[in-house]
Amino acid sequence: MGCCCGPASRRVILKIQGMSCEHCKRSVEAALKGLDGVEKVAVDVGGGEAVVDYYPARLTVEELKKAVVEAGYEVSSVVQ
Ligand SMILES: [Cu+2]
Repeated sequence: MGCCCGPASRRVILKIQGMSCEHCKRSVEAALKGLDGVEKVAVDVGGGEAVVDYYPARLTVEELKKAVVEAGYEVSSVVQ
């Protein structure tokens, strides 16, 4: 949704390796949600991915990937 006067958010799916439990899910979620410009995060441990709605005007996909890597996981690919 978002505000009618603001820039639109964009959705990407990060394919993440190394997640195995609820703790992993929370770590990745917290890492992504902590970034300025991230609107919404949904992590699927079983599917090994995170669906992220973010504002391209405020941060890049590279920064999303970096946050996941810094949390201790690997991003194998990004679906835009
Ligand atoms: Cu875990």
